[in-house]
Amino acid sequence: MTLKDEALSLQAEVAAYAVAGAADLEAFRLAYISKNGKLSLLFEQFKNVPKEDKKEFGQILNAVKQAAEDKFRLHKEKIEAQAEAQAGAAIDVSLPADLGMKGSLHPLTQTKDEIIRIFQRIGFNLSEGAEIETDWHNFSALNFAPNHPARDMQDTFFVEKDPDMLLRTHTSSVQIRVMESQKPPIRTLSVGRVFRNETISARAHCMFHQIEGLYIDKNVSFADLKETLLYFAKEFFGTQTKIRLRPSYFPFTEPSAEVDVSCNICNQKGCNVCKYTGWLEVLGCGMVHPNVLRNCGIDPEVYSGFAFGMGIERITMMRYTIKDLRLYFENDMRFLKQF
Ligand code: 2NM
Repeated sequence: MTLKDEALSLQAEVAAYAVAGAADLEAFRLAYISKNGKLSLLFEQFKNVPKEDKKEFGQILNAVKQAAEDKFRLHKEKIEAQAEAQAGAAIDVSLPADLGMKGSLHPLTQTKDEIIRIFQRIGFNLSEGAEIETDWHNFSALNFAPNHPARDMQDTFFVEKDPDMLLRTHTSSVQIRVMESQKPPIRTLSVGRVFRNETISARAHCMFHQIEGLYIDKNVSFADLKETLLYFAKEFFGTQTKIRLRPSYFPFTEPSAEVDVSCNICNQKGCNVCKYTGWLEVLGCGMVHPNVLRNCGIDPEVYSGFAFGMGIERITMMRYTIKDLRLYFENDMRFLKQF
């Protein structure tokens, strides 16, 4: 066999060599590529090749060398990738189980639950109602004038196919339904999501949560309202808390008031939370308007009552000094994990 024939047969051997794993690959490297491999031995024979065959012999050997090195690299990469995948899939079954992330109640839910508990202790029950309401239950029964600005498209979301239907703008609609269907005494809370057509910002959102209270019986007075709210303020904000009432206006109550609680952050010395007033506005309230009672079939000559309402977002913001309302609805874990 000529040296050229030997080179050609080596070329065929390299091409046919089967590599099934790391051991085969090492054997291949030793046999063909290493210093003492068959390729090196043939290269050493170069000087013994007849002059006229040197060029062709050299070309064949270089081609075999290239093929052997390519084949080696290809299989090496394949074997390494397999090893990596296996390492990733390896599971240590003796490790303690990952119990996963523990959930927690949303800050708004925590506030809502606490307010409910406080009023339940003095005999308030819970009433629920739909988020889509009629104009009657959301506005007319509550003594809103037909041309009241809250009825404007700019403020309220109406159902396109039925302009008598809308997304409730407060949970008072639930209380209208309670008064329509139950006889006094009534002591109830309505809690839930309400909707207003507002531009979304740090201080306003098109949806928020309200909690409203209603107490109807014989001889319910404004003094009862004040005492009930003082009880609430002390339970929720701390026993040292004071309240003050400022005259206000709502279509559905007369008289009406805004309620401030003393700022416990600075003990009324003045800070940037209470804007150096010593007071924080927390809710609105009043004596249920005789028209509202009449609209619900309750005789205002026999019964009287008070009502109040507060925004759950607002109270939660005060409690935790949350500066942007939008955080409540983004479900960002970095925010939620803090509560
Ligand atoms: C407020 C403020 C004052 C209120 C009135 C009624 C109803 F249905 F009895 F007329 N429910 N809630 C009311 C009164 C709500 O929220 C700021």
